[in-house]
Amino acid sequence: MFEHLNTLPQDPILGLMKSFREDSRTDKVDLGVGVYRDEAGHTPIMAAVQSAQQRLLETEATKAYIGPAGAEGFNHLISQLILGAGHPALNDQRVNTVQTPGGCGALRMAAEFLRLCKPDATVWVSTPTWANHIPLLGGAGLTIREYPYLDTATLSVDFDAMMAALELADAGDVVLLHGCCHNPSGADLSPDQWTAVTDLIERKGLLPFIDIAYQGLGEGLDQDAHGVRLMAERLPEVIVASSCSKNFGLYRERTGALMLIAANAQQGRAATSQLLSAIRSHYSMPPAHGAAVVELILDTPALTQAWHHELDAMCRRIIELRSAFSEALAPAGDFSFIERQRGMFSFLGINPQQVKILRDEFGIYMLDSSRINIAGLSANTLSRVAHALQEVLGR
Ligand code: PLP
Ligand code: TYF
Repeated sequence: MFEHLNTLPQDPILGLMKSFREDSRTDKVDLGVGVYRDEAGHTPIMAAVQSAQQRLLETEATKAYIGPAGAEGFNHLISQLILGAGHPALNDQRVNTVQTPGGCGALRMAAEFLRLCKPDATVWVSTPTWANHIPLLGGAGLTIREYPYLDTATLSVDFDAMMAALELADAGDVVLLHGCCHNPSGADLSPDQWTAVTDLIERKGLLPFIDIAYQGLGEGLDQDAHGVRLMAERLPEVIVASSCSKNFGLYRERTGALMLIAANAQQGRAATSQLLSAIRSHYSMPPAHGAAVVELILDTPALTQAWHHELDAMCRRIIELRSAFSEALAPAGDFSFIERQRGMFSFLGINPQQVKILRDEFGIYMLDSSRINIAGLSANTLSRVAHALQEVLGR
């Protein structure tokens, strides 16, 4: 059976992690995979997560199954975190949320659900988008089309081109949007642009599908959810895939949520029953631990406060690194876009040969697209990276 199989290349992002690990240079810098790092280059377990885990260890009474929707308490609290307590969609019982294995699980189950709703559904994704969006959505059988998003000359949102492309979408088409901290570009929609996209989606009868994997790491928990909250208030149906990997640092615990916002409570119940049936035929039920940690944090005021405090410090560190790095790069050119962008990622806008030189000669690792993880920089490495880039650009 297996003799006809070819060996496939590995995920380029995870492959880069492996090459970095195998590099013996002590001054190497990892700007590849999107995990938050502190000033020492570590990805620590957040203090609130440590405390919650400790408490769970002492109080957890069973490991019995939790069911396909996961933990009810988590689903309720994560909906409030994303939409804000008292959001009209919550008050009107239009929101149904299920716990998923990470943001990836949410994206894939949303795709399976969309295929049940409309077997020939088309999903419009931004160019560029996170590389995993294509296999996660396309693998479920959805047709993928692209809308231009980034002006590659200025590395800012090409909003006119985006809107012109979405004018070509048909009623019932799905539009995938990044809720905040666009991966890979860091270029986000402004509040006015969110309003304009909401108007277009409403007028054309499209379905917004928002991937929010970095809430709290762009500008703050509330600011980063602006687009989701606006669309959930103004539009009859919205799908939201969210992740606790980054903002709770729970990466390997695979903790995320999929929110279906329906026109009314009755349609929401029917939609959720379909989603739960799809979940049952894929993985039956999600892993419990990460969501139990998040639920305990969001349900315990002292832990919520500690978590807010630490998340805020992570967010500020990224913003400060953005300013310092664009300043350090000033002699090499205009990199002010890095300061204007948000979240973990920005493109440097250099070509793959230049990326390779930085890796081979300087031990500085980034994706071939020149996407860097800003959080991988530190006060120590920042000027070394800036000088290396200046040298490579000057060749
Ligand atoms: N969506 C985007 C844009 C991401 O960058 C990520 C990755 O971390 C995810 C979703 C999914 O994250 P996870 O499955 O690790 O929760
Ligand atoms: O884009 C990134 O670096 C993160 C992490 O298969 C990631 O989103 C990368 C690859 C992958 C899953 C997560």
